[in-house]
Amino acid sequence: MRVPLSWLREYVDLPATETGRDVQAKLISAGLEVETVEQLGHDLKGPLVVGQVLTIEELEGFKKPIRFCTVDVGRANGTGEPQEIVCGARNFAVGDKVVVVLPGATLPGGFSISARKTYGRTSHGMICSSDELGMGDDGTKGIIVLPPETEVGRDAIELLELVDEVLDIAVTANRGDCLSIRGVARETAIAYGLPLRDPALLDVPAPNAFGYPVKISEPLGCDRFTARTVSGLRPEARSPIWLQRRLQKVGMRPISLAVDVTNYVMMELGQPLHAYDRGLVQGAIGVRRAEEGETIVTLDGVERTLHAEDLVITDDRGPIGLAGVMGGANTEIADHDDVEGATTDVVIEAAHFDAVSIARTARRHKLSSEASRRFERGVDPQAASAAAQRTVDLLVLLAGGTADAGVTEVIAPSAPHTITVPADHPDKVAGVTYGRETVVRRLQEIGCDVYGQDELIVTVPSWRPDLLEANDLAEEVIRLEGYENLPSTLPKPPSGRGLTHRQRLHRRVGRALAGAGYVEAPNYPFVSEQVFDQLGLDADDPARRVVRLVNPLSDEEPALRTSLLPGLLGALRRNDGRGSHDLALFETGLVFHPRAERPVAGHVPVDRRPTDEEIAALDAALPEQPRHVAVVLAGAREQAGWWGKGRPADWADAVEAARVVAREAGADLVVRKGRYGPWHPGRCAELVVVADGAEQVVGHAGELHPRVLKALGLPERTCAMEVNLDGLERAGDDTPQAPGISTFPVATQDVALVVDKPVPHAEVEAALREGAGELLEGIRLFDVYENAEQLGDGKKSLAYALRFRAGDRTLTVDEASAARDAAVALAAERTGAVLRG
Ligand code: TYR
Repeated sequence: MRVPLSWLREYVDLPATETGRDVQAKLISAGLEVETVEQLGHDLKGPLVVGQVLTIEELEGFKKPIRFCTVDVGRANGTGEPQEIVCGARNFAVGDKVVVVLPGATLPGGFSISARKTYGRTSHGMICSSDELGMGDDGTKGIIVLPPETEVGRDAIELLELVDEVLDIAVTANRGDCLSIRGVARETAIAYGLPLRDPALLDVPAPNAFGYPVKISEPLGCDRFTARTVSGLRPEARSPIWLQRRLQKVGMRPISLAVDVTNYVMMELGQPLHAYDRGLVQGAIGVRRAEEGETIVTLDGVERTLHAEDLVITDDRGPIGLAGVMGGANTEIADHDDVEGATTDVVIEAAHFDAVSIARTARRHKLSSEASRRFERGVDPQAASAAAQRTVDLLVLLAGGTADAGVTEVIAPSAPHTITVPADHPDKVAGVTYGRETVVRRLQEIGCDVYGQDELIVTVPSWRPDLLEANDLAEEVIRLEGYENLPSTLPKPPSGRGLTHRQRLHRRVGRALAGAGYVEAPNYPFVSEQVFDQLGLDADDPARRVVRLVNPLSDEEPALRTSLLPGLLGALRRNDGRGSHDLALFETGLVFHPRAERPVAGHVPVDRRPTDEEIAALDAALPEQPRHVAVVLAGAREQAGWWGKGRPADWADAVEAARVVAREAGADLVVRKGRYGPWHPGRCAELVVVADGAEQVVGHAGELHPRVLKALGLPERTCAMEVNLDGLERAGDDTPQAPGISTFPVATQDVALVVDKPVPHAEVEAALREGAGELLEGIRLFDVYENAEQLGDGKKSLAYALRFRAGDRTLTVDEASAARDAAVALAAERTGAVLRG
């Protein structure tokens, strides 16, 4: 929600010295996420004045038509003489009032204006478009034509309210009340301890029997409908500048007076409104569910086929609006340009629709509007009649209409929501002693009625439909008292240690990859299923078996990932597309595999802790979720410079990344030639570990297949690595802590073993490790040697350095040799290794 500070000040008497940033800080501390404060016109400098076009001369012989104009700017130019200005726009005529910027002025963006020669004439300034003034889109491409009554020579910076500050607030889904200036003003008033001038406090005439007839057939979808009518609007009436400017500042486009007024009131009070051309509505207005297959053409010109759940507004012939989402074309207000057929009489709707129903309709028709966004998040039902009244008042004032005496109000009565809460509940939740008095005062500040002593009976205000239970009230007290005032105490971990083994490994891997020059790029876990074709996976690849979401965020990505590559490669492509070509990214995260059989999820109790069996049943119903680590690389791995020529990333870098990860997991990684869909067949390594005595492929690394690069639009020679971190960890050293540091010296013993070529190094190493026993501190393969003459056909020699050390004594040579012999003996037994003489 965009909130101009000038508008906010209308309802709260903020000290004049308060800046947008000050208000931002206050609101953030009250829990509203004010993302930015936009400074409008901060670099703008006059003279910028209202002028009247006196003459227009068309200059011939140029590529595009050009006009040479004289403009009366009053005494603003010091002489009172007409200002001579060259202008390329054509949407104005002699007599029109326009905005003129004079030499010496500076426009937004630091664009300074001086007299200059152009098209063979001298232009003493410029006639401005709204774009040039940084006003945003006004729907026209040309220059601004001001209302005829605007005074010549007047300062346009002030007239157009060009200098302002606009707070941009990311309103959370529960705070629909803050999608209005009224709501934000209320929060501001509370934050500053100032009174609020509530714009919804208006005198509204009582409903009577001669209002426009309305019939609600679906009270569950619509519990309130106010209808008012205004007649005799002047067809030529346009929205005044102040109204247009406010709409622009909140991000809406001025359209026509009646529409602008309904939008303005929606922004002011948070109540969506709709204006129907009364001359086009046939008979009574109704609210009902649509008939399956019924159609309506909405205001955006799209014909929509309705679903039996959609709520519609109807007249005698059928739907005239998609309730709470968008009006229908058949009753649309005619634009003021079209004076003949222009709308003179309107019916105004201010209704309250069911949030879930509107949300579903908006989603179903992929039609999210300012109105639907508000209804989905909760609109104050009590504001409807005030909003209708405000609309009527503005139409009378600005369009010279007459408010008809008829007032229709159809209301399904409902009791206000009441919550019972112990007065010390917020204290318990926050671990702070606020005390009853503070709790009551804070709840009253947000508009609650509070009764009772130890047990409070709280009636929540109509504009806060999000307050449902005791914890919601606790949250209100806590946020207004300030989250920053909560003492921070670390929760006590059960084991007395900070992080779990898993968390520590996760961190170590992240740090090690960052140390190797990779940047972390976390992605959403959602993927499209086409991506598996693009990655070149076989039809029966297990990675194609996905968990599909019942309610995906985006229809394009309805599945949970089984690999980190789609997300990372997408990030790589986007960065590459924006001009960053040397990229090394990594991600650590869960992937999801459906269970072979789909067990039925257990029931989750809400009133007590689930038992161990219940937890186990729930776990079993979840997909399997191993942790993966992946990297992607493209462009230069090392930059060129005085230090060297630089070097492009290649497949060996991807393999090295796997080694970095394996080292952190304490796993011995075997890297051998592999073949797997996404990778280039000649440049693919298979990553293998030995766990529980069996070899296990835990991932792949190398350069991606050219077909994959093409399908995904990736740069040439993109490399990637993906490995199952849980698999690595299982194969790893399972002592999570670093071994104690011994101050006694190390004893090194080298052994060279001859084995059959296919015997993997990892198996030999595992046997050595086990055979060597406790004294072994480390083991490293330092040589692999093949020579048929010396070793025999089909044999290879693996040379290892074994490091022995004891924590409490210096080892004797005999002790170290005995441990080495035991290691060799087990390797001989397990792998047929023979000690090389
Ligand atoms: N007036 C707005 C529109 O036509 C929003 C709106 C739509 C308000 C439908 C209410 C309604 O029932 O888009």
